[in-house]
Amino acid sequence: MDDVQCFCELIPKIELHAHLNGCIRSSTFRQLLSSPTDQTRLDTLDKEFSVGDTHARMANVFEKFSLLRSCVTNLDDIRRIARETLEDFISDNVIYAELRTRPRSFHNGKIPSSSYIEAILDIMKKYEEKICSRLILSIDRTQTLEQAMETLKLAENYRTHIVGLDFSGDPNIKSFERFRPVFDLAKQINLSTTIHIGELPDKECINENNLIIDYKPTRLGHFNFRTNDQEQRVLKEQIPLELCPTSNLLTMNLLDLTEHHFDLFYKNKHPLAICTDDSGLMNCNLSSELFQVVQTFHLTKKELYEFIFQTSNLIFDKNMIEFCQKKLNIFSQQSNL
Ligand code: 6MZ
Repeated sequence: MDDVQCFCELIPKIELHAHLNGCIRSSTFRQLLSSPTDQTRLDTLDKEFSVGDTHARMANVFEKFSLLRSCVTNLDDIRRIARETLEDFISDNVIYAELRTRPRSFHNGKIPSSSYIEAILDIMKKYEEKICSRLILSIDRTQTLEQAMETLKLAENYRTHIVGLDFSGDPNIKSFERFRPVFDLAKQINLSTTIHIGELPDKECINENNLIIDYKPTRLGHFNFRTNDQEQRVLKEQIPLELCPTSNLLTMNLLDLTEHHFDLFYKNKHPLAICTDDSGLMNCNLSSELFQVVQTFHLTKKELYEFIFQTSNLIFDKNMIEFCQKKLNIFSQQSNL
């Protein structure tokens, strides 16, 4: 194996943007999909995965999410997904991971969303020795304000392991303005926030970017499509960005990373994290994401190390920064960087 690729695998890594259900192994996804019609539909979606423009690709991804949501039907399913996700991160030498998920109930509410969260937190605790993980709760663009408020309350109730609030879901639905009161409350209680921004090239999406930047979340996700003015504001205000190469390439319809905005923000020494987004659905891992970046933009091993070190300052659980930096220091000494 290439020496640099090997380095990307061995270096201790930090994952800050991973949607729990999007991390599902494809073998598990197929096992959970019981009906043959759904299996056939997944085959077709897989085949058409990288066809069409940004809107068509997003539609494909979100149809997969809806299939996925329909086949995760109980706590055992989510326990399995959480367990396998953590195992996959551990074997990729990820030392700290912030996983995000939209809380859900099962069996018409008989199993409440608090049980969903507790099931995930239990798994996280079980793996604590091998990987330190924290949870971020997602508010989905399609939800009601009432549901979003409930999510905020849940985040407050499990404050030790829930470290932030995310805003995600189908970017065709421009609803940040509607949820702004919930995110204002999150700020009031010092809960960190991360908002998906600029995922589509259309005018409405670009306009919504302004509202999101005005809010000034703790971190931003993607920022694929934007105006120069918005770019300058994010740079000036130093709002950290979570970038997800494979996912961004797919949804932006780019051939390779050369045109990706990593370069621009990296050159400006902007706070950045490289992340996987949906490692199962996108068939990637954090090492391969970093390797792509290193290869495309000719980072040295030392520069990659320094990059991951600066990412450690962006983690929501500030108590864990020192832990990550210590591990990175040890690695640097051992590999004579
Ligand atoms: C926006 C995304 C996403 O919450 O069920 N999700 N939302 N943009 C993306 N980039 C392509 N990738 C994933 O995880 C799955 C959910 O995460 C959101 C979608 O709403 C998806 O249904 P959880 O664990």
